[in-house]
Order: sequence, then structure tokens, then C-alpha cells
Amino acid sequence: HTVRVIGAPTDYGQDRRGVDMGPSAIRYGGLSDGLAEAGVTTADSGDLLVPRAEERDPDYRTPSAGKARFLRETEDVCSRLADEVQESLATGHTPLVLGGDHSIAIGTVSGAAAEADIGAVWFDAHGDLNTPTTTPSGNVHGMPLAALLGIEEWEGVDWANAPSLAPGNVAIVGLRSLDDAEREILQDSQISAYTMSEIDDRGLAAVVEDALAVASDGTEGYHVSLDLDWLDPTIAPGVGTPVRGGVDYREAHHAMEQVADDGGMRSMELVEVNPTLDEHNETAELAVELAASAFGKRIL
Ligand code: DIR
Ligand code: MN
Ligand code: MN
Ligand code: MN
Repeated sequence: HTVRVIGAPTDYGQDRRGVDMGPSAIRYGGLSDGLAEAGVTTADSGDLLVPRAEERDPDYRTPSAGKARFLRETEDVCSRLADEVQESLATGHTPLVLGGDHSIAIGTVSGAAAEADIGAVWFDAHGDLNTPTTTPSGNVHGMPLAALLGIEEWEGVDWANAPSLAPGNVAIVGLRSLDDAEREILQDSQISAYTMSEIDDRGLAAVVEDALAVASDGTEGYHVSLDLDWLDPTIAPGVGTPVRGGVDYREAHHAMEQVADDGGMRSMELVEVNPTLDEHNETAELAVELAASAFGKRIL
């Protein structure tokens, strides 16, 4: 099958500038060679056109009940991204979306969910479960999972009011940073959340096995959302919101190999790579290696 690469160079969703260079950094990090080593054919659709944040007003369209910076821009990018993702799937391609900050997941997943009933595995240090009324930052990269689950009504924002995911088919893996309101949302929901503490206890392989089962249960497959801050900052320093105590290199590869072996992945995204915060593009290079493992690269 063919992997369709789609760049979504946004940095609307968070405070650290430069994550809009993620798609370039990942391509320069060897994406097409890495995927070739995995034995898949790649077609690169290039990047979506994304206006620079400097040209826009972050507060132009704030929901009456809360705050969500660059909401208008995020909606626009996400609706175009959703169309590309859906079209890729409809024509038999597996979308691989390159962020950009994690707000773009709203586009990726709503597009993927328009093609099939899917679950999601969310590899992330964070819960991404804030809403415009709970967010401490106003940053939409802290909200995509809440939007995709329809946890709160977002005035006039279609994707937040037409849920793409069912909580019983969502697994968060690697969790170690939550805001108080996110903790409440999580405790009241059927989302499966696997913390680093549980990973220390049971091992990542056992946790990933459970997570894939959750995402597959009664669905036609799942989306893999890989926020590079899932990893320990010593191996992935090029992210805007690093949190100590993440998964290590070998654990991460093994988790992606489990994804490949499972065979249920329908789409993937690599988000939050910020080369301006990185050292010699190593976070993008790691993203490439992990994508290659997820698409089936093997040593023997
Ligand atoms: C924080 C940070 N919970 C927020 N979220 C991040 O702004 O809502 N998500 N970094 O990836
Ligand atoms: Mn995230
Ligand atoms: Mn994160
Ligand atoms: Mn290197």
C-alpha cells in the first residue's frame, strides 16, 4: 500500500514558536528513506498552506464561554486537513500527517473518522483534554482529544460538536502531566489512560497491547497520534512542552513495532516537532525512525 504524507505546518496551538517547521524538519530528517526502509511506497502531497500567525489575530474568534487562541485559523486548517485525510483513505492510501502542533489532530482524526469507525491511540505526556472553558493556557494543542470526543459544546465549531471518537475506544499512553480539570474529565469518562507509573509497573509492551485492544474493540481500526513529547526529553528535546520521565528509545521502538504487527493502524500523525528547540534535528530524526517502525521496518 501507499503512504500519503501530508504536512500541516501550524504553530497556532501553543506558545513556543517554530513548531510550524516540523514538516520540513521531518522530511529533512529522512522521512522518505525511512519509509522506504519499511518497505512502503510513499507519495508526498506537500504542505497545506497555513497563514503565518503574525498576520492573524489570535483573539478574533473566541468562543463566548471560554478561550481558544487562533480558533478561526485552526478550524480552517483542520477542515482542509480533514478533507485530504478522508480523500487519501477513500483512495486506498494511508495518511501520515506531519505537524505542526497537536491541534491539527482535530483535522486528521475527523477526516479519518468520516471514512470509518475508528479508535485512537494517543501517545503523549499530556491528556489534551482541556476545553475552551477549562484551559489554563488558551492553547488548542491542549484540547484536541476533548474536541474529538465532543466533551463540551464549542459554540459554532462543527468538529467539536460532532464527535469523531467514542471514549471507550480511546487510549492515552505515557501520561504524566494533567491539569486539574482534565483529571476530572478523565475520571468521569471511559477513556483508558495509561500513566508512566503504570508503564513502570507493567512494562510498556503490556500497556500497548491493552491500548491497541481498546482502540480496536468494535471499530474498523485506529488512528495513531504520536506527540513527540511522549518521549523522554533527553532523546526528544525538540518539543515545546517537554516533561521529564518519558519513554526511552527502545521502549518507543518496540511500541511502534507492536503497532505494525497488530495491523490495525489506519492513519498516523507525528506532531509537536520543533526544530528551533532541538539539537541537530534529532527529534525529527527520531520521529522518522518511529514512523518507519510503525509502518513495518524490521532488522531481520
Ligand atoms: C496544557 C499543556 N495542559 C495546556 N498541554 C500540552 O495548555 O492545556 N499538550 N502541552 O500537549
Ligand atoms: Mn499532545
Ligand atoms: Mn504533549
Ligand atoms: Mn542524529
